[in-house]
Amino acid sequence: TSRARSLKRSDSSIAESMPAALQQSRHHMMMCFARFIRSGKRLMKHQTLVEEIEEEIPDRSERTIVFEGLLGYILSITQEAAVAPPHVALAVRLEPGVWEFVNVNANNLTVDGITARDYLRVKESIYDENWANDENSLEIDFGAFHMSSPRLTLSDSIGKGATFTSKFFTSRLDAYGRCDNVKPLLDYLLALNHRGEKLMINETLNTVTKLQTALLVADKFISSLPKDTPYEEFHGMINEVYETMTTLSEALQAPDPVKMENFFSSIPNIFNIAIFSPHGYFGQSDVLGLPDTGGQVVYILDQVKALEEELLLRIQKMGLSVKPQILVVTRLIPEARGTKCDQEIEPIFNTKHSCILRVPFVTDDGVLRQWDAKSKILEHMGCKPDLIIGNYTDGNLVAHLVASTLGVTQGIIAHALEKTKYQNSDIEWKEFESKYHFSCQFTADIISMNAADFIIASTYQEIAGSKDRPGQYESHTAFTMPGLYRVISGSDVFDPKFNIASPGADQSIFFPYTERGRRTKSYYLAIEELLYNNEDNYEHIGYLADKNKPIIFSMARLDKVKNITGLTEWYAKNQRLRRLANLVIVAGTFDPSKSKDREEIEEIKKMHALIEKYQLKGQFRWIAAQTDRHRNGELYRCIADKRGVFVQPAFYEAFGLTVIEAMNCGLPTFATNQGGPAEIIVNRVSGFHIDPANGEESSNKIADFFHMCNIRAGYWEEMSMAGLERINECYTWKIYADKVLNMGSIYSFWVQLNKEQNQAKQRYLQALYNLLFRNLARKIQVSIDEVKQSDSVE
Ligand code: UDP
Ligand code: LCN
Repeated sequence: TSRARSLKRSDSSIAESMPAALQQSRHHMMMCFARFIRSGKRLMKHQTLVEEIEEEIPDRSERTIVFEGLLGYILSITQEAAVAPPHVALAVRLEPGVWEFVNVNANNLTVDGITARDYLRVKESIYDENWANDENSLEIDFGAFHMSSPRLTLSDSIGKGATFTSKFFTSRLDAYGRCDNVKPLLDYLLALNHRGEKLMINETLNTVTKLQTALLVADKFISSLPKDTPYEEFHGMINEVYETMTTLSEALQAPDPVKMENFFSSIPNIFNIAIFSPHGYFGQSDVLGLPDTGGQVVYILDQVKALEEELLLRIQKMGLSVKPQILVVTRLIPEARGTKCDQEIEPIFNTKHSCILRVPFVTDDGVLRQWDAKSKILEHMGCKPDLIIGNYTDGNLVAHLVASTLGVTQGIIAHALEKTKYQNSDIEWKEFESKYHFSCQFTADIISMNAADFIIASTYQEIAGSKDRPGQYESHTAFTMPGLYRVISGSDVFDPKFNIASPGADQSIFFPYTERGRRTKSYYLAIEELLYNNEDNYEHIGYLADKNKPIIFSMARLDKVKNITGLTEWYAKNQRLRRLANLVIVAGTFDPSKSKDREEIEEIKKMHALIEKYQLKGQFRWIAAQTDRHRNGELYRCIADKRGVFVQPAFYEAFGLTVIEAMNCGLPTFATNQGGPAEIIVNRVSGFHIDPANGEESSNKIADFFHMCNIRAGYWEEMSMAGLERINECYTWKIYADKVLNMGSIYSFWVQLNKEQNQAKQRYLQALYNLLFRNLARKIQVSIDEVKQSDSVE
């Protein structure tokens, strides 16, 4: 509503505007707030609040009046309420990243604005009153550090940190007398070297005036040379790279952010990259289905390939003959169950200079308290890396530790942060502790989020969510773990360190079904068998009686959150859909005794029960997890040949690689509106959003699509093409690698600029790590036997 919008834009806070809004529906609101108190529910999420109000005001038209206007707007953006009679404290989210907290007195509807800290204390008092009231309870607050550096101001700009940072450099160059401001850049360029050899500027060009004069002379000289003159021939005379210098020259003459970004993409400051993924089985074959080996391994292997290609391209453009190196550093698993995870070094397929480096956690003498990856990296690289990238909680923490000791720029990645996976995982952390060790995990996450020089997110929603749902990083802004610590300011999504670089799918594997010449025909027979052979065996059960019907396809790990059983149930219940199409899923295994995972076992049993209950045989095929990516690519395409669709029905999906794999192959795709896929797909344009909480609506959308395909020739092809267009515009590894290397370059300089400001933060981080994290980690008992048996040290 316009009132709601005016509230957002105006300076007036919820605390100021809410009393009048409450007065307008005073009678109903008195009743509702009395009900909140009476209900005995002390912590209510948005949905529960709405349900309570609906029960209190059963008359729909009266309710509509209450929900209209400002009050309705405030209620609609209230994420949570904590009840401490006679008060009800509300956490209100005005926009992504913008929160306000108020305390409403249920007796008289007076409203007071409160701080995040006050709100958290109300929440804690529900669980641990003494701790909540103890003035000495530990508080973690990065607020002062966040405030001391430049921040973005608009929610829409969140995730565009590199662009902001370039703008910031530009305005610095422009401000005051230029020369002083260019000096840090000059010093940075002077210091750039590869194994000791200067790359950009001679020491003789150590002032801005000298540099600018030299640039002009260089420009004249180099433009007089034939275009194909090799770099080596003029390298001795002027030690700089022509194109890069031209860009710099332009950036210095008329600073603008685009030129600045171009300049940073062309300076030779990154050749060696270390990527950390310490957990689980990190391998290139036979690892899928082993602990911790979902999309993360796929992502990193593809990422390395893309980064190496882009590095080689840039190095070539710079006219250098340097070899880049990328090391993926992971854990060596001595008993590797037939995989290569016990090999120290394994070259990465389809790369020239990239390897997996495995360092063991365990020696013959027992469990290592310190994982000595640093010296192994130095040994293998022969120098320190120019950039370190971490992955997920464990990898990010290690990345921070190694990067800070080596003094290297550090980026982090965590497409799925654990805290948001489980409701109330913070406030009820003690209940989860023995199983998940959230105390350690969230502490590590908070440390690495703040330590990172830049954060690579796959989508906007990962950082700051959507209109209705807080983002994963956003949920680390203020939270509390009673008995442990209270986080007043843990992350700031307006920090320019946040950047979006969405992954792609390997386009040599996942390419459109129409590219017949590239397809691997030798797979056809096997795929035909996989889909249509009528017998149940170790690889598939169920069969498809009508082979002419299109296929609804899905593929995922058989985790609860992936909701594959949900999709099966939607299909089972929708007769119209069953008439129009068959259902084929690739997921897990069908023998519960083969699974060690509690969640997976439950899902397997549920699936069998659904097959029985809804008599799915003849229309439904369940194929066990597939590990051959090349064959999977062909599988998506064979389903596209028959005008099928791909469905990703997860309750929540951080990014969703299968969505872009399917779209790359030209399969029209229906994907969850919860998480990354909601951003990947533009609803009804490049695919369809489905609501995992509303199976009937979702299955009808799929049925409507098949119906449309039957009545409108070319409809399927239109959607298929639109999906492909979307991918090529936004979701390719080439785009990703370009962005990530630019980040590496821009933030390397940014770190130099802010070296002094960062020192205090570094000390605070070190205190947290040593005084808090290490003590928490020590409490996790891991015996050597346990490590050997489970191959997991978490
Ligand atoms: N995958 C596979 N075989 C399977 C299930 C999944 O090869 O049986 C692959 C899938 O193609 C994708 C990755 O595993 O590349 C899953 O990534 P996604 O982002 O969809 O989910 P995650 O498992 O990371 O949560
Ligand atoms: C982890 C997830 O949960 C997925 O959503 C991502 O696609 C995958 O990692 C790769 O980043």
